Amino acid sequence: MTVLSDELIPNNVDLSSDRRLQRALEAWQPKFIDWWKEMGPDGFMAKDVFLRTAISVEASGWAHFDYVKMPDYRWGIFLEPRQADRKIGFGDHLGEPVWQEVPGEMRNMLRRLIVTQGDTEPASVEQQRLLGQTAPSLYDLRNLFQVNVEEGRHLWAMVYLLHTYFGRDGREEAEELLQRRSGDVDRPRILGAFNEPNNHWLSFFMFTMFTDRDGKYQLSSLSESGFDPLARTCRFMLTEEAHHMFVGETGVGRIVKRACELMKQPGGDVRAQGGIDLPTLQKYLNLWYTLSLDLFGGEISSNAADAFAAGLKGRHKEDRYAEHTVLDQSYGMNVVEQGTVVHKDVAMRTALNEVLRAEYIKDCQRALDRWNKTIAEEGLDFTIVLPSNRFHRQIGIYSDHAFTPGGELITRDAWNARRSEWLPTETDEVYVKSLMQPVVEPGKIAGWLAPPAKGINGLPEDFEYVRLA
Ligand code: BYC
Repeated sequence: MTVLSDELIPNNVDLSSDRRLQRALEAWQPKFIDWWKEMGPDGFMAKDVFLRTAISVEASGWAHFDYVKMPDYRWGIFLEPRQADRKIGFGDHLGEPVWQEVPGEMRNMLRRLIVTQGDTEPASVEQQRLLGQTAPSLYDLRNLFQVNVEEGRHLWAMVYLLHTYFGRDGREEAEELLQRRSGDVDRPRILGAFNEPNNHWLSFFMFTMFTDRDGKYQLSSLSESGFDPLARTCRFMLTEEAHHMFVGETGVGRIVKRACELMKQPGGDVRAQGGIDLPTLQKYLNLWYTLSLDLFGGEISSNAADAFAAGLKGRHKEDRYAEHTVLDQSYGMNVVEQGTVVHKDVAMRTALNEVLRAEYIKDCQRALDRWNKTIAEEGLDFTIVLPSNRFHRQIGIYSDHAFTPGGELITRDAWNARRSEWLPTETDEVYVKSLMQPVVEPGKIAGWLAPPAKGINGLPEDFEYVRLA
């Protein structure tokens, strides 16, 4: 099935044939809407937003554009069509038929992966809740809302799996996904980065560039899963994720471009002209990039080894590898031993979080290369860099030590003394927030940001992407 049914909950999983499941999801739906109204974009629920909605999961037909009020968005359940005879592609069950039901012994591990994935989706909407009030243009405002509604749909994707395959436990987990709150001391979201404040559009663009990109790699490895319904839902989620990373990469790229224009003005002081200077941008990059590195989990992880062995979570594009059990392989990484960094080989299965993180880092670097090309083309001398994967880590083997952005091991005191060179300070935060004045006239754009290269879906830049009147 590729075309979506037009029921209360749009879906391509023949939901109406399972009345119990349908009723359970229809009972969850109003709670989701209540959560959306309470924790979704503040102040814009009644506005018409020019949004993309899925109407079919075929590549040619899933993107339908029209004005929608966000609470009326057609959140639904979309899985990629089943592939006949699909086999498990890695781990101890390599070559066996994929599972359509959850094998009993894998239930807990699988539930934990699905809940962790699901938890990030509403968390990001909560983090971005107030950003609409300071949007730099209607184009950007619309993109924020597009990202938000799709994160809402990704929550639906995980809740469908919990309700369908995990019985009462799954229903309870689905309730809890609506009860935790980003940044709440008593009921925080599960993963670190999703409890961090996202206070302004510089952080929003960094988040969609770096944190959504973790989403790409996590979804990609779950899309290899031997549990077929998870693989199929993640494959469809990846098509939506691509737009979020586009928003982040081009958003940062437009700040860079504007900073370059201002650097070339007489005096060249970017801040004096109301722009975001490149050293400040680098600090926010250092922050969001390292928070996102933490999302891959520990460098040495028995959880990662178990999930791979079980056939539940593979590597990014598993097909590219010649061998799929990795039993006799090792992976070299830097570890800290007796106060120095040494290179050490660890069993490949336990290093799989690090393998995925390494792919992610390469992907991030490609975006930096594009931004740096812009700077060079403007004739300016500045290079944006990714800090070392050891810098500012809160999860994994480097988190007990202090490293410079260059990767040099230093004392905690020395690190604290230099923190303000590397990460945003209170003063940076006050300055960046001072720039965040809303611009809501069609075609107009805030002074700290260059215009987009083109409008949405072939429309002009001055199209009224959100009707505020
Ligand atoms: N913060 O063995 P370890 C997205 C916990 S983003 C807090 O090192 P493991 C999106 C870990 O849970 C993608 N805790 O790591 C983006 C474990 O706890 P327990 C989200 C953390 O388990 C933008 C303990 O530390 N998807 O979609 O191999 C907008 C030891 O863990 C963190 C997924 O994450 C952390 N950063 O791997 C919207 C995929 N890291 O069990 C959406 C599903 C680790 O000892 N999740 N811990 O209490 C997974 O695959 C894995 O759970 C992880 C961690 C990759 C997160």
